[in-house]
Amino acid sequence: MIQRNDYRTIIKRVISSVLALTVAFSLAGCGEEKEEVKKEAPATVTVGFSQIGAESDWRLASTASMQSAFNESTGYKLMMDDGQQKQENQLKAMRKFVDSGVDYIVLDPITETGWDATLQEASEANIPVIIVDRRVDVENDDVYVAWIGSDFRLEGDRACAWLEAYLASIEYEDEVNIAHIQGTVGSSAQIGRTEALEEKADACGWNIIAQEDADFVQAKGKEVMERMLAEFGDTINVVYCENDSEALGAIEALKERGMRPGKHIQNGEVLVVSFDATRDGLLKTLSGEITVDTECNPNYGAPTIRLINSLQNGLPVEHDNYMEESQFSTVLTITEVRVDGKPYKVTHLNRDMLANRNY
Ligand code: GZL
Repeated sequence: MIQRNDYRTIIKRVISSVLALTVAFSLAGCGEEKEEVKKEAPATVTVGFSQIGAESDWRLASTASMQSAFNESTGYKLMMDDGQQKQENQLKAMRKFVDSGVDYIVLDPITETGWDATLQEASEANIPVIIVDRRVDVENDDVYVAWIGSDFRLEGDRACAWLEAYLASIEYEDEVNIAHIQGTVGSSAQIGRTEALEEKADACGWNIIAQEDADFVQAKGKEVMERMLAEFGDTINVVYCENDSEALGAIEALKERGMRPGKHIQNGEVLVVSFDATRDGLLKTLSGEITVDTECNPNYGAPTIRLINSLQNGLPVEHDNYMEESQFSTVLTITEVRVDGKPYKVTHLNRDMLANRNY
């Protein structure tokens, strides 16, 4: 038999349950309302970029290319670190990016070795790494998702094939004595461009009478050229510089010594071979002080953002991605060069071509 007090207790419990349910549903509703109101803009994707430094016009152009690709308007936040030409700074920057949990890391590695452990850390933190420009030499290529850059050995082969074709076209039979001003030793650009010269020199009987690293820097290019001229003087009749900044420095040193950079080697002028095809390099090519300038394309910002956008959308990407590159000279008799039987066009430079050049 249920007593009166029991009825009262039951009614009170029913009312409190109904009240509790009402409050619960209304809170849930508010929560949903809050959810609907709280729709956020797509999150900005953060990219940590470890750049080598600012050693050359080429490097400044590659930095500008990344900055114009990755910015708020494209939905990205670029955190760039200037390695000041030191691998230890780049390694520190990589670890900082991993610790701060960026979404992607882009690395332009100053030299090819010494990256395994840091790339492994990024891989274990599930942060995809894209290598740009130069390459890394690692045990396991899976520690980075893709590479975008240049075929440096081909650049060197195109430059040396041009020199061989030019000397043949003027029926030059005398000694070829080469001053070889290298880029940062151990960098992919230096490795490829040096291997090409050493192989062609051996095949053609050219003499590399001097060889020294000038770190892709103009001032060092001048210092190294001065040292080589002090030792070998005007027996040097070809200067092979591994970038335009070094070539500009070498040309200063040649002219201060009263020697003439130009294309008439048979009249005692000095052939200057260079790489990058920057604006200043092409101006020197137009003036004839650089005989041939083989392009190294610094504009890897656009292909890098395309690749990261693909990754964002879960699309597959190529592991190795090569930049398109040209070769420039004002010598009209050579319209193409062949490397391993494959033809490569030589662009005859004119001033108009410089008008729209962004670097
Ligand atoms: C090549 C690049 C080189 C350039 C130099 O891709 O790494 O470094 O040729 C630059 O100008 O300093």
